Amino acid sequence: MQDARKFYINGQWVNPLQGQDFPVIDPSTEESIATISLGGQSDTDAAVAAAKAAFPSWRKSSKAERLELMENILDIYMKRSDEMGAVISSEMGAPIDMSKMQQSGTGSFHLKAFIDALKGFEFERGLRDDAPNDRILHEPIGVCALITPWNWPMNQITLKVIPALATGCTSILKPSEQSPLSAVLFSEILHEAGVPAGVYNMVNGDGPGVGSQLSTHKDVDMVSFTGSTRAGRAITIAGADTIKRVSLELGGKGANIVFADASEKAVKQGIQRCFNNTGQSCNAPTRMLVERSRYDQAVEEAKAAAEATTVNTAAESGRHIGPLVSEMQFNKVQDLIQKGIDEGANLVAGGVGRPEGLNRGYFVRPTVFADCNNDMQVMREEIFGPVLSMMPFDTEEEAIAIANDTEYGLTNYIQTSDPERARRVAREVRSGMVDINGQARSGGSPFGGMKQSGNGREGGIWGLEEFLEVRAIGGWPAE
Ligand code: TXE
Repeated sequence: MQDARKFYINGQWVNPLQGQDFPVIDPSTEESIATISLGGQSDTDAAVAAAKAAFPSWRKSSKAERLELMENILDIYMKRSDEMGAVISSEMGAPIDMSKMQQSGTGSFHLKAFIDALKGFEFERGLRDDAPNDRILHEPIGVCALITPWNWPMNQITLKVIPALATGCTSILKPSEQSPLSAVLFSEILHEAGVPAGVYNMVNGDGPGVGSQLSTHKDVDMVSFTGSTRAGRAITIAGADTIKRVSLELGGKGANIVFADASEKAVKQGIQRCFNNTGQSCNAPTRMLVERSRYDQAVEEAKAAAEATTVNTAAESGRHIGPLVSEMQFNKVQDLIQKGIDEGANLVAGGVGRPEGLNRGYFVRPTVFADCNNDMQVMREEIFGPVLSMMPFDTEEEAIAIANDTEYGLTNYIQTSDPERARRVAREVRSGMVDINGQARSGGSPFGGMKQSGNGREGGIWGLEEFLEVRAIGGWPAE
């Protein structure tokens, strides 16, 4: 792989103009595995200038040309998929087997879905049959800054870079400084696939540096961001001066509503979904609401499932969960577990401190709190660790009210064998996505949230539309 200190600008690997060394820490060992550079204003300016210069010709590229490029990227990505899994595993701590399958797998999954979406997408069409001279054009918005987090690096990078490319936009990726190596590898793949110079650029940096320079830059037309609600708010404010389009995918605090007639595996699967990726997923089902007649049994099942969850290093093969990404996240999760105990939630599994035998690395104990109420911090804040909070409910209306009593609205989950009820509750919970009985949504389905979970939709045709301007033309001469 490339020297990770370099940036990818205008089709070349270049030395930073204002680089500052920054270590990439393996969260399983707390040891530095690479050094990257955090860029400065002149690096940001160089990348934006390259993207701006490439836009006039790339916006005119044909759909066929872009499809061919995307197929090339997919081919090369598939060849390097295991390498990608290994890189992600070392930089953010996902266990190696899971990382190769799920973390790296999200990249090819989204690439395929965008190829399908682009094939069927009409960039130009008539308004209506009775308005033959009205033409609607979907045109690329321009230069896009793509700012991504560390929890599912390739998921978020492909959900932004690929639709930008597919729609004729040019882009600058700023990956998370916690997980920059997968972005270096991805840039190599794009280069090898033949992305024209300047169409895609990558600069490493932190939030206050490159992140904020991109969000305020006068030549950036759009910022697509995934990360914390805090940073999303800062980017929205920063972009206001130049009226940028700001597309946000932020945090979540998903409710998993388990009715008494749910499948017998519902609680165990709920725990697995919540703890997957060590709980570092914005769409994790972190609040389990259980119908009272099944509640005591559910608490026992959750306790057993949490205690059966093993924790180990990322390099180890197996189905365990790994460490959290960083010391900062480790401290945040420890504080929130302590807060749950202090607020009187019933700790039935896990707790503060590291799991036995793991004295180095950002490992936390798989934790379950029962008998919570919706005012407790463990029910309100996105913890981003393997921590489940449970509470009982008596009626369907009460379950919906608790699920909706949150500032977030990303994903909710419903477990019931009553199809009528599943449809009713799915319509009433306020979230961009709902999963019923553990069935995953298909590729090309829109991903995004309501309320403070954000305002964007990624994936499929909705993901393409994010990067397009809609233009209306009257008096279009008939062809
Ligand atoms: O995220 P940040 P952090 C949530 C989760 C987690 C918390 C904090 O609850 O515990 O956020 O994580 C860039 N202008 N999520 O602090 O800071 C930053 O460099 C421009 C949910 O690591 O939001 C990185 O590239 N950019 C989430 C990216 O934002 C800025 C995924 C994410 O980092 C910036 C991650 C600024 N002012 C955390 N400040 C999800 N939705 O999946 C930071 N960045």
